[in-house]
Amino acid sequence: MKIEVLTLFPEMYSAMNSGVIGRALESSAFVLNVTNIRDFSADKHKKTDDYAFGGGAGMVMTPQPLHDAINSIDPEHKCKRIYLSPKGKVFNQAMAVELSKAENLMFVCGSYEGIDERVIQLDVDEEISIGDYVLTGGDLPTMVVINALSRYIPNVLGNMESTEEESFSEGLLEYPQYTRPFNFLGLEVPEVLISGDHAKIAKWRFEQQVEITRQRRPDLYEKVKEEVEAKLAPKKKRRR
Ligand code: 4FM
Repeated sequence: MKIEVLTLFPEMYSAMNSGVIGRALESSAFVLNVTNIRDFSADKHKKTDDYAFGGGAGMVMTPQPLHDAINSIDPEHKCKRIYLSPKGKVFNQAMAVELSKAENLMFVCGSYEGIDERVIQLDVDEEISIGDYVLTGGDLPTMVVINALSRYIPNVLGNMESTEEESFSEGLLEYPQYTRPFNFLGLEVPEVLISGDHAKIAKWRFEQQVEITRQRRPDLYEKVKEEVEAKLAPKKKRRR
């Protein structure tokens, strides 16, 4: 996958050179190309913002640098062009999976009070929000979305099983994890996990997922309630 990012703060993306994403970028499982929108300003002072028509506090990003950057980087419109803002469709795991299937993506990052609406109208395919809070720009949301979708690109996580069986893929929150030591500051690992009985472990983990989801995220639980309760119904011991 090739990802284009248009931003006024390209240095922020150096944060993505370490960790899982960094390793994926090295192995060229995907390519990240970051462009400074300012490089496309036709203004003699390289200005990228101006006062809002109608007045009000704060500056608005002017359309020229954004429109020219978008269309010179993606002249044939091969990219799905995404604008991150609180007005977008709220991002979720299903959207991460869908985006991970694209060959070319472009993230357009706004700063200041907003971008000129005509850029969204002319040049953007999809508007996405990462949640109901207001940040100072689209860069952190862009990194959040890239991070989430990268886990579905083969070779990024290394192990696609762990993405499949995980929270949200099944509509439930994850079960608690434990590693050594068995006793940490007097807190012991649940005995079932060292029983060696894999069916019993799977059952315990599923019950934990259900209970945690029911308590913490009743909204999620309602969606999977039917399915979960059918699966939890006491099973008759198989006759042999
Ligand atoms: C976006 C500020 C564009 C200025 C923002 C501009 C956000 C969110 C967000 C702030 N984006 N989900 N929440 N953006 O707060 O996606 Cl020009």
